[in-house]
Amino acid sequence: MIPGADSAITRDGKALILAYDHGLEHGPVDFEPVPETTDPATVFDVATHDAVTAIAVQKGVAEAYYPSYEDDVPLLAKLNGTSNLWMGEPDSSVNWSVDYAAELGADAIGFTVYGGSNHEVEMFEEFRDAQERAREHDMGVVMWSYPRGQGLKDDTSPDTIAYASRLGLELGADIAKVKYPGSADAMNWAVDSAGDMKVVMSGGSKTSDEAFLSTVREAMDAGADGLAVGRNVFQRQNPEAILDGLEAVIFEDASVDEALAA
Ligand code: FBP
Repeated sequence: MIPGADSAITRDGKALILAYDHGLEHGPVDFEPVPETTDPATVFDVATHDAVTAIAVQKGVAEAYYPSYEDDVPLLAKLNGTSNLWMGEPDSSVNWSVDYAAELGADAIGFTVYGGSNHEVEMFEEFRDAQERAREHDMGVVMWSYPRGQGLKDDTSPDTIAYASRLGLELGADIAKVKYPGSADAMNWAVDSAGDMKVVMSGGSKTSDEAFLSTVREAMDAGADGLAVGRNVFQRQNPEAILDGLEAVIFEDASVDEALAA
């Protein structure tokens, strides 16, 4: 972690990253609730909302669409990713280089690490190469820290999520993105475990406005530094409305009721 290395993708030290790598990770099924989101331009338009501090996409989407949005939203280059068609032990191929991401205008890199997977050793080494190269380009480093694999019984238990955030600090991330461990106390443990490194909550599958904003409020109260979210924004008919609410909770310290009225 380098203090301030994430400044291009944070606002007042907090992040609201709009993740849109689902076409690779889950497939087009994630676009079915709002079919227009199959078109990356629709989601790039959503990302121009003031609340969004970066958009996270894979290489092909960045190549084709980011040139039209480079003045509107910072780019977080999600370097590795796997499809849902892969049935093996959790692993993720590195799909573009840090140098190429920098050439496309990326402000930060994103990298999934599956701690506990049988491929952990290779993933740590790939993360090392990307992290060190990102430092040379003064890019921020965000780790999607998702412990999983055949040896792991519960990938969202409090101790697993605390370990997930700690892995980010140990391996040199500026921000670790972790799944919500189910309670404010457990989130607080994950935040404490990360020292000065930032921890953001992962959005998860779509829930109601109130349920989602309540969980984000809980995570923020537990010390989280923001959110990296995909489906809970782009699977809504009115993504701007939930972004208004998230902006209120994350950057303006609003209550859930205030955010629902935002
Ligand atoms: P969501 O907010 O939609 O959960 O997206 C966050 C994210 O990390 C995406 O970047 C990624 O595509 C997806 O979740 C991966 O989730 P999983 O590996 O749990 O299927």
